[in-house]
Amino acid sequence: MKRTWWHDKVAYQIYPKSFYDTNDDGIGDIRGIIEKLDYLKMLGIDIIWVSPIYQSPFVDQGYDISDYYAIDPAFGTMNDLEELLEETKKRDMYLIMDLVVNHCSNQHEWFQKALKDPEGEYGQYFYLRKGKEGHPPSGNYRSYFGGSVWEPIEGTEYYYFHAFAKEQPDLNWTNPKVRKEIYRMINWWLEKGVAGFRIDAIINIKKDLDFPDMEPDGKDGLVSYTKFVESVEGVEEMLQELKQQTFAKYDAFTIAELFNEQKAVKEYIGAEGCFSTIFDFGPHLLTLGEHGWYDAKPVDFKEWRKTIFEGQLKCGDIGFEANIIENHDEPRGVNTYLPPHAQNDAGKKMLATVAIMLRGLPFLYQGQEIGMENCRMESVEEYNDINTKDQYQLARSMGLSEEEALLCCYRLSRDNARTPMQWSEEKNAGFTKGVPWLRVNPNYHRINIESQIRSEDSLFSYYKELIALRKSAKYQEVLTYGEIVPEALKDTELLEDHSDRDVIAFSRRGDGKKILIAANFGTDEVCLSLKNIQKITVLVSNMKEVFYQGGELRLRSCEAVVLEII
Ligand code: TEU
Ligand code: CA
Repeated sequence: MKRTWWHDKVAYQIYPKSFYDTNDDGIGDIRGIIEKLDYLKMLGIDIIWVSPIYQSPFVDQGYDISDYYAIDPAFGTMNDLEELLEETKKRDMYLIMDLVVNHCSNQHEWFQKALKDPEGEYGQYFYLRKGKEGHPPSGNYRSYFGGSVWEPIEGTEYYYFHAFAKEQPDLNWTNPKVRKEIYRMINWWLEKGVAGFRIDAIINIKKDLDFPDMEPDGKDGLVSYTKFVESVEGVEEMLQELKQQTFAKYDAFTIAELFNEQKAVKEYIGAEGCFSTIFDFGPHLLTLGEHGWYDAKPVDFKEWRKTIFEGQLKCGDIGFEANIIENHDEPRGVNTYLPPHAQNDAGKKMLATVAIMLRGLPFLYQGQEIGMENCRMESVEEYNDINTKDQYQLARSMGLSEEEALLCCYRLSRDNARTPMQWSEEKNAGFTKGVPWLRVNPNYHRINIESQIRSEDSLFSYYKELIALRKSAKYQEVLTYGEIVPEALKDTELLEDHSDRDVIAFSRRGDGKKILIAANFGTDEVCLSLKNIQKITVLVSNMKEVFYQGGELRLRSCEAVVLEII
């Protein structure tokens, strides 16, 4: 595997609106990020991804951009951004921006011009089609946020295409002028000094322009947009052009959000891939229902373990994926992946151990380091997220009661991850002195950064310790490049088969070392038999004492260990 600068780094996602507010308007801002850089540095973070801060009407929280060259005043100014860039560089940190180019906002000047003159130049910037006798054109797809992908343009026969909300028209990537505009914009930001991008929803840019009708999968006569995307081949060619025209020239770091990576990981990551890396969304996909939130089931531990290992092994020696337990589109990882008996401090540390010791780029989401939890809203009105409102309606239309539908939102709403960061025990968790734009989770008295920084036993201190181990002179090589071997699934050189237990165990091997990571997600204590009675050194443990004797490792419920096997 060809080595590169970001391989041994640790990354962190900031959702700026909820991070830290410095001017009391209830909205997090760029100056807030600048103020907290030292905090992130102390945790051991190198790469920071900031969710969109461009000018936007905020129909989808900034993922609807009306000017790619402007900072939205809610977040600050271009000067603030430049200062943020300088301050990150001073600290040997890297800033990456969100790149949202599958679609723009309906308020973007291109789209406004297209509306005025669908047959003119800007009509070609989007996918416009004439309807059929008062009905939408062919392509009976259900947009990600509900309803048809086709929206009529008033006063004309035309419809425009949107994979997400109707306020997010898709850009026509087959138009060379559009591609040129996008590449120009990307290079402008790279010239400014951003280290790269997290690339939004990029798999959607390739369409079958015949927009064939497909077999409906719902009562609405529509078919899930994902099925359309999956039927289209060859997006990689477009992505390679994108890379050559932009990122490659700057050795930029790129991380793509795509959900079909199961197909051919080598097309996407590694030296020849379209991107530096991609997120491993395998575990996330387990959380979703087949048709929507209303039919989602809790994550099964053994399925999760299998998915984690599949994700790890498919990368082979090609490159790294980024490992996450949550982001701004998902509920909190501790609520999703920990069984009820493990939703406590020990359990959270156990999950952290797995997340940080896997092979690949550890990618934290704000608040993960203190174990922030899902936040129950009182009514559907209190949710802000467009996707949540749609899923609530869908659940109701499937016959769920108000309470049941709310329960789906409580489990899966994207707002769970978007509540303000819990800095301290002060009012509004120290996030703002004004009125926070979204409810602060009332548990901030129990869960907040200030108190966790002070305590050596806290989850925050534990994350810090895990990250420091990854970066330590002695173990950096094996924990970065060492191969991963799933243990306890079948007899391996180190462990006997424990696959029937709720234990996840794997080793990292390389640099003449063997590191064993084991975590007990079950309710009962388990005894793992190490083969050939090995000698061990404890590197990290989430409990005060590790019980190991005569080749037997006793793991209590929620216990996790990182051991060197000598
Ligand atoms: O998400 C893309 C995406 O596929 C989402 O529909 C995702 O499946 C959904 O949030 C359910 O978890 C990206 C952004 O991360 C998201 O915040 C935006 O809303 C979306 O693109 C549109 O830009
Ligand atoms: Ca503010």
